[in-house]
Amino acid sequence: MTPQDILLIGAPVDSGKDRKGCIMGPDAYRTARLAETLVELGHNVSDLGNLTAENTDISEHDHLVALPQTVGWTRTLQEAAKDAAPKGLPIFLGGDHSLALGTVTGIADHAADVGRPLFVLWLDAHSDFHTPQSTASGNLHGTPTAYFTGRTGFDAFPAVNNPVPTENVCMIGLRSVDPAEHAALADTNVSIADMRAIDEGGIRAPLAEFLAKVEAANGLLHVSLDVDFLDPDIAPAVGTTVPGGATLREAHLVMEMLHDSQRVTSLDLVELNPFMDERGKTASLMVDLTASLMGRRVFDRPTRAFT
Ligand code: HAR
Ligand code: MN
Ligand code: MN
Ligand code: MN
Repeated sequence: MTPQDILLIGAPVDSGKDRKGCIMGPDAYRTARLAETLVELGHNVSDLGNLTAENTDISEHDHLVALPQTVGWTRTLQEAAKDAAPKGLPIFLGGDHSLALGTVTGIADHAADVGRPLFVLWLDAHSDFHTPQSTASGNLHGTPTAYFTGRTGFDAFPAVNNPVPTENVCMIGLRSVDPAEHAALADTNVSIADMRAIDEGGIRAPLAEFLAKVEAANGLLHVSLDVDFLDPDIAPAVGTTVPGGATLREAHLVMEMLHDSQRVTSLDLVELNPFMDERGKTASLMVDLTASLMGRRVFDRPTRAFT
């Protein structure tokens, strides 16, 4: 296994929805020994500590939850992602999923700087494809995929200089998509493997197809792992539980295939709400999944070609 330089970046973003608790996420990952686990695998790990959100002079919005704070976090995380990407593999320790407004757009700017296309794998029960106009809840953690693909309506946010083309985005695990998101996704080229498709055909095929595209384009790959991708029985520490999620083995297979692809260049771990956990089991599972992504395996297998 090739050792990597891994940068742990704490992003205790808790402004993306009404229910609080994701602020404790980065420290839960540290408590669950994320850094030590990655070091044991042979990687070089630097924990850069926690970021704080930039202050903004934006006013509160009557429908959108904590808009000024989330815009501040977006600015902070764009800069952090752009700084970190040339130095190694950043792992953003969330924090709720609104952090991806900043991480993915910052990584997209880095990809443009190095002249490589960026691909995004979205592992989530939700598509998070709302605009600030279409969200009924006002929770901005439901909007990052719309923002980084360049949908309009994000006027309070930094302009997106390098939108990720929708054909470079793959969503796996979906089982809660609002009507406005569904209608908007229909006009895109996002690849979608919802839970029905996974039930019928398994999780390997859609991921292999996407990884083959990343490989063919010599792309960078950002993975955004939402805790609610997983079934709530194995991962209860999340505010938005949706029954019928990925199993332990499906999730590990995804991570193992991602490792074999050697394509992943950045990672978000999001939506962990330690206040709702059961004796740390969700935090520990997220650490185990990250270990699989970073090369933990029982037996060696020849590297697979994803064709
Ligand atoms: N679609 C719903 C909304 O916009 C729920 C979004 C929940 N998002 C997350 N992250 N938990 O995926 O309010
Ligand atoms: Mn409201
Ligand atoms: Mn999400
Ligand atoms: Mn989700």
